[in-house]
Amino acid sequence: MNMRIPSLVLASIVSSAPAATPPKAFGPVPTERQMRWHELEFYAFVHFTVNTFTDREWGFGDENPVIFNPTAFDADQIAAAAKAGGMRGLIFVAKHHDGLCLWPTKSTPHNITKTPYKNGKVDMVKEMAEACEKAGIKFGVYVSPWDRNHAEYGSPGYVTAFHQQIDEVTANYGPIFEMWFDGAQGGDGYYGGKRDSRTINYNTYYGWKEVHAIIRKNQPDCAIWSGQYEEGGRSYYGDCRWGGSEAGDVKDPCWPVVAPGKEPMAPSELTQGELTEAAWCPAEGDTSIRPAWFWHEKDNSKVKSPEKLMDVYLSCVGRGANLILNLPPDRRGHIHENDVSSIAEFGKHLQATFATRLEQGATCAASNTRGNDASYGPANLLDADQWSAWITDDDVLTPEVTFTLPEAKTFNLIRLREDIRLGQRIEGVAVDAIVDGTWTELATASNVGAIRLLRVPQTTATQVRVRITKSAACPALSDFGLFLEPKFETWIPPIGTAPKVADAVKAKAGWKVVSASFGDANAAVDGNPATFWNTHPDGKEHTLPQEFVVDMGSEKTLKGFTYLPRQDKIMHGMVDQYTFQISVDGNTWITAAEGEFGNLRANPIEQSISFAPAKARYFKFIARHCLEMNHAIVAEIGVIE
Ligand code: FUL
Repeated sequence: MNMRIPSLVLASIVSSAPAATPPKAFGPVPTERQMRWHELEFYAFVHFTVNTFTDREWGFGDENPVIFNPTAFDADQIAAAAKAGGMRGLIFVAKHHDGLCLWPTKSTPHNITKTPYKNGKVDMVKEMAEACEKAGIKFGVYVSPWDRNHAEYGSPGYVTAFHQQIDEVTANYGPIFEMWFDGAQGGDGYYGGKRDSRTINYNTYYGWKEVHAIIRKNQPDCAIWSGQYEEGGRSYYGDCRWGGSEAGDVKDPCWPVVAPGKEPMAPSELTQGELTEAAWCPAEGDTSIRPAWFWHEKDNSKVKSPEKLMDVYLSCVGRGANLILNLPPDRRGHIHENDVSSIAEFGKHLQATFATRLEQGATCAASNTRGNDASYGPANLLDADQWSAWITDDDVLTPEVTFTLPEAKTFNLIRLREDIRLGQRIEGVAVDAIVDGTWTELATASNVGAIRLLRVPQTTATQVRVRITKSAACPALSDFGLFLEPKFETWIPPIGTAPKVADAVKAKAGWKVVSASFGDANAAVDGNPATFWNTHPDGKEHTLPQEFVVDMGSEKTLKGFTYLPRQDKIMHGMVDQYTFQISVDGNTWITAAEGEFGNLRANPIEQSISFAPAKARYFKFIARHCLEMNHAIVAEIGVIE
C-alpha cells in the first residue's frame, strides 16, 4: 500500500474538481459475455478421434468405431497438462469431421457406445468436463458441423441431428465457456455408405439462428465461435471469430470490430453506416503444439519448444486476440511426454515473466485527465483492476503519461490494455524511457485493445512514458505493466530426437525420375521443400491428372509415402487428391493408396499415408485434383520404409 501513496497523492490533487461526465462509447462494444471471454486469453484444444488411430487429419467417415480404443484415456492428465501451461480453459473435440460422437448421443448411432473403450459404457465429454472442473479450468466443446459419416448430410435431416447434438452437449455437462464450429464444409465423404460428394452453403445450411438460440437457452454465458447468419438484410455474428491462420498468430494490428463484407476494421475506418451495422467480434488464433491437429507418432520429435510457444503467444495474445493451443492425446489417451514437458516449461516461463510488476510503486503524471477528476486519473493504470482507465477530456486525443519508478528497474516486456467496454479507440501508441539521460523510443504499436504485449530491448530506467499518438475518441488506457521476461534454456524433448533434414536428402540419394507427364519432376524428390514440380510453369496450364515415376535404385519394402505440399501459402496447383502406385519392375503397377489430403488449405503440413507393406523399386505419384486452378505443384514426395 505504501508504495502506492505517491499516485494517490496525485489523485487527491485532482479529485477536488467536480465529477467529470463519463465518456461515451465509441463504435461497437463487447457484451458482458465477451468481456469474460477476453479475460480468458489462453486455453487448450484437444483433438481426439479415429484419426489418432488411423494417422489421418480428416477421417472420411467410414471408420469402424472399433478402432477407437485408447488404452488409458486420462482426462485428468489432459486437463493437468493444460493447467500447467497457464491455460484457463480447454475445448474438447467431441465430434470431428469423421462424425464419431465421443458422448452417447441419441442423434446418431455413430458414437462412443459402439467403441470398445470401456465396452462403450462411457461418456468422454462428461469425463473431460469433470476433469476441467477438478483442475479449475473452464470447459468448452467443438462439434464439427461437417459430418462425413451422416447419411443425411446436405439435407434437413442432418441439421436436425446437428442441433440435437448441440442441445445435448450444452444441456448436460455443466458450464461451457465456448462452443467451436469449424469452417471446413461439404465435399466427399462416406455419408451412410453413399460415398459421394455433397455441397452446402456454410452460412445458410446449418441453421445458425437456431444454433444460437439453443446455446443461449442452455448456456447464456457461453461464447459462440463463428456461426454467422444473415436475416432481414442484417448480419448476426457469433461472439468471436477465427484469427485467420492455423499458425496461431493474428494480424498486427488485429481489430475486434467486423462489419458485413468488410475486413475487421480500425475505429477510423468506421463510417456512420458501419457504426450501426458493425459488431464486436474479436479474433481467436489457433494452432497445435505439433505440426498436425491429431497425434501422429512421427511428430513426437516435432513438438514446439517453449520458446516457440512464447513467440506464438506474443503474436496472438500479445495482439489482443485469444489463443487456443492444441494438445492432442496419443493412442493411450494421454498427452505425450514431449508435449507435457514443453507446455509445462512454457507455463513456468509465463509465470516467471508476469509474476512481478516492475512498475509498482511508480508515481504517474498525465498531460490531461478527464475533467481533472481523479476517478479518471492515471493511477488507474497501476491498480489491480485491469479495466479501470485513465481517460482524457473528449478533445484530447494524443495525451501522454509519465511513470517515475522508485528506483531503476530492468525490463524487456511492456503490457498495455484499454478499457474496451468503451469500444476500441486507440490507433497509435509509443512507449519511451529515459536512457542515458534522453527520452528514447522503445516500441510503437498501431492498436491496444484487450491486451497488447510489446517485447522491447532490455532496458534499465526509472522514467517511462506512454504516448498515445492516434485515437478515434479520447483514449481510455486501462493497464500499464513492466516485466522482465527470463531467457530460455535450451529445451530438450524427453523422448527421441528431431530427424535431420540431411537424413531426408540422404534417403533419396540414388533416386531417379524416370518419366513425368509434364516438365522436370526432380524438384519433387530433391529434398528441398522450397523447390517444386510445377505443371503451370510458363503461364500455360498443363491440366490434371499429371504424374511422375521414380526409380529408387533398389527394391525396398514400402509402408507408405509422404507428401509435402507447396509451402509458399499459395493454393494454386496444391494437390489434394492422389493415387500412389508401386512396381517392382517399372511395368506392372499396383495401386498402394488413393485418396485425399485433408485440411491443406488451413494447415499445409507434410502428409503421411500408410499402406499394407509391399515390395517396390519404382513408385508413381498421380496428382488427380488440386485446391485451386487445375495443375500440379508438389514440393516433395518421400517414402516410408
Ligand atoms: C480445421 C479443421 O479442419 C481441423 O481438422 C482442425 O479441427 C482445426 C482446428 O480446424 O479447419
